[in-house]
Amino acid sequence: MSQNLQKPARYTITAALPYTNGPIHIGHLAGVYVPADIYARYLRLNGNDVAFVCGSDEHGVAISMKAKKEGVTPQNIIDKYHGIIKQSFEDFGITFNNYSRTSAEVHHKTASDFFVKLYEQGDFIEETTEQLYDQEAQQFLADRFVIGTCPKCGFEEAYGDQCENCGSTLNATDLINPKSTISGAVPSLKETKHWFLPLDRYEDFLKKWILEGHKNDWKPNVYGQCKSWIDDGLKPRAVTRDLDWGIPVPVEGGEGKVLYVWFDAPIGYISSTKEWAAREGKDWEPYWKAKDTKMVHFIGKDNIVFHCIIFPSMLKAHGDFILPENVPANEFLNLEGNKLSTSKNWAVWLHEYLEDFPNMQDVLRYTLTATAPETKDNDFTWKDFQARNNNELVAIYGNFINRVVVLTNKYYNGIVPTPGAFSEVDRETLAELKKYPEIIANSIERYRFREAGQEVMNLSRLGNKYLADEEPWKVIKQDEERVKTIMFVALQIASALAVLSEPFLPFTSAKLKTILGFETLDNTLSWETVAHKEDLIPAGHQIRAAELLFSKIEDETIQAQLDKLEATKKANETMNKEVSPQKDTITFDDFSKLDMRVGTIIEAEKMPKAKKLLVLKVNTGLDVRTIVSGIAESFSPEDIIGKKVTVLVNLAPRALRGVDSEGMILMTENADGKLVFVNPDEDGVESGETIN
Ligand code: B3M
Ligand code: ZN
Repeated sequence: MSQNLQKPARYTITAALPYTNGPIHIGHLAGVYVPADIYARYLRLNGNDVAFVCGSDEHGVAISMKAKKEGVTPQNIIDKYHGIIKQSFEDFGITFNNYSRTSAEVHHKTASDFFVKLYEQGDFIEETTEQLYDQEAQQFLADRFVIGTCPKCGFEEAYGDQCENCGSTLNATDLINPKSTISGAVPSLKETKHWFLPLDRYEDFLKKWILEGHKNDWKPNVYGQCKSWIDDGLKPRAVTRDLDWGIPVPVEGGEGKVLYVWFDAPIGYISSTKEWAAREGKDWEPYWKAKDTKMVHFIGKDNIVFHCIIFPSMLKAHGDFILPENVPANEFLNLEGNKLSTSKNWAVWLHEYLEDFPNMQDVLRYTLTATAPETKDNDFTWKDFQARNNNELVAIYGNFINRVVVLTNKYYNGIVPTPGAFSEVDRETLAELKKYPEIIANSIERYRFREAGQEVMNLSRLGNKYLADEEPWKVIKQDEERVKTIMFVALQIASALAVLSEPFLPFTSAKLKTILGFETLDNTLSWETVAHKEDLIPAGHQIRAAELLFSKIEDETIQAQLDKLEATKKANETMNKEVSPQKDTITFDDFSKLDMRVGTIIEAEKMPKAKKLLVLKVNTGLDVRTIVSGIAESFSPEDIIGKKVTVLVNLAPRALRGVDSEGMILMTENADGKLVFVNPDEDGVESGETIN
C-alpha cells in the first residue's frame, strides 16, 4: 500500500524529542505525537516491522534557563519533566517502542562518537570567532540566552538560533540590538574557538535530494521552507557551544565546551533505537542503515531546518546512514485564537486535561486530529471539542455501536445471527465497507490524518444510516428473518470500525473489541482482512453487553474550561502591567529624614472646580493640618472621614489651587486603577505614631 513500488522491509518512525523544560500540551500532541502514533499504529496493523522512537531532549539552553529561574539544578529540571512527559505519552496511548532521554549514557556515547567520526574525517571547520559575551554573567551567549531583532523580519524577540516569528534560523551574531536573557546586559564580543559544520558543502547534495527528489511527495510547507534556505545559500553552522550543560566536546581543545543541542538531539533518535534494540534483542543497525528501511520524521514546523537540512547533512557526512523519506511537519495549533505559550500558561496541559476529563483521551485525540494544523495554523476551541464529541463521537459512532450491541443482545442473546439472502442495499453497504481500509490507508500514507479521521467517521455514518434506513426495531414486528440479515450486516460494520478506528481512537477500539468478543475469533482482524474477508464476525459468535463508549459533554463543563482560560488571561494582564523601574538608591540617613506618622482624616470636602482634588483636615497627633490630596476620583468625602492614613508630615508645604497643603498622604493603586490608602487603619493605632 506504500507509495513506493517496493514495500519497505521496515520503518523507523521518529517523533521530535520534547524539551524537558515543562510539561506537554495539546499543541505538542496535535502537531507531532498523535499523527506519528496514528501512522505507527496503522503500519503495525498492516503487519509492518516498526521502530517508533522518541525521548526527552534534556540539553540546551531552554533547560539551563528553566533551572536558573527556579533556582535548582538542570538535573532536577530534567528528572521532573521527563517523568511528567513520559507519563502523559503513556496516558494518551502514544505507542513509542522506546522513550529514551538524551542524558542517558548510550546517547552521550552515540553523540560523542558521531562527533569524533566527523572530526576525524575532516568534516568540520575549526574557527576562532567573536561571539556574544555577557560581561555581567561572565558567559557566552547563544541560542535562547540572547534575544534581539530578527534581521529577516524585524521581530524584536528573536532568539540567538531562531526567529519564532518568521521561522528563520539565525546565528546569535546576526541579531540586531542583542540583549542577554540572563542579565539583560548588552553583550560584547569575545573570541572563542568552535567547530562548524560547513553546510555550504552540502548544497549540491541537498538540492538533488530535496529540490529534485522530493518536489512532489513532501508537503508544500516543508518543501517551500527547504527551498528558501537552499536558495538563500547555506553557511557554516557552529555545532559546539561555550556552556556547562550538555555533552562535552570530545576532542582536543574542547574543554569547557559542549555539543550544540541541535547537534546531539537528532542523534537521540539513533540512541533511542539502540536502547530499544538492546532491550528487545534486536539489531538496531538496519533501522538506520539498510536501504530498504523507510524513515519518517514527525515534527513541528519550527524544527524543519534541523531535520531537513542540518541533520541530513550530518548523516550524509557520517556516511553510514540512510536519509528520511519524508518529514511531514505540521504548522502550529492555536488555542481559542491565541498562540499556545508555555510561559504565558496559555495551554491545555495534558496532565490537567486528564484530571478534568478522566478516561476521555480519545475525545482529545479525535478533536486534535480533526483540527490538525496540517496545511496551515489552526485553532483549538472548547466549543469545537464539545461539538466533535456530542455530534460525532456520541451521535454517530457511539449511537451506531450502541444500537448494534443492544439489539443483538435483545433479539439474539448476543449471538451473531445467521443472515438470509442479502438485499441490494445490503450488498452495496458491504461493498462500500470493504473500500474503507484502502480509503483510510491512502489518506494516512499521504500524511493526511485529518482526512483519514473523517473517513473513520464516514464509516460510522455508513452504519448509522444503514440502521436508520432499515429500521430493524420496526421490521422485527413483521419479518424476524429479515432482521437477522440486517443485524448481521450491521455487526460487520461495527467490527470493521473496531479495527479501522484503532489508530485514531485506540481506547475506544479496545473497548469495542472486548464488547464484540474479538478475543474468541479464529482470526485476529487486520487492516487487510477488513478489506477481503466476507464475514469479519461470523454467525454464531457471542458478543458481550453494551457499554457506553462516549458520553455527552454539557455546556457547564465547557464553560468551566473557558473560565479557566479567562482567569489565565486576567493573570497575564496583571503581570504584564508596566512596573516602573527602581529609583536611585538612598542611604539610611536619607530615609530617616522622612517623618511619617499615622493621621486621622477628620474633615473632607471637594476642591471647587478641581475634578481630582479633595481638601482634607488631618489630625497628625502633632496638630490638625490641611492636606490637599488628588484622590477625588477614587473616594467621596463622606467615605473617608474617620479613616486612619499614613502621612508624610515633614514635606515642605506647597500651594495647590491657592490652598496650602502641609504634607502628603501615602497612596497606591489597585488592579482596577483605583487609588487606595497605604493604611494603618487598625484598631489601637493612634494618630501621631511614627512609621519607620
Ligand atoms: N527539542 C523540540 C522543540 O523545538 C526540540 C526537538 C528536538 S528533535 C531532535 O520544541
Ligand atoms: Zn524573523
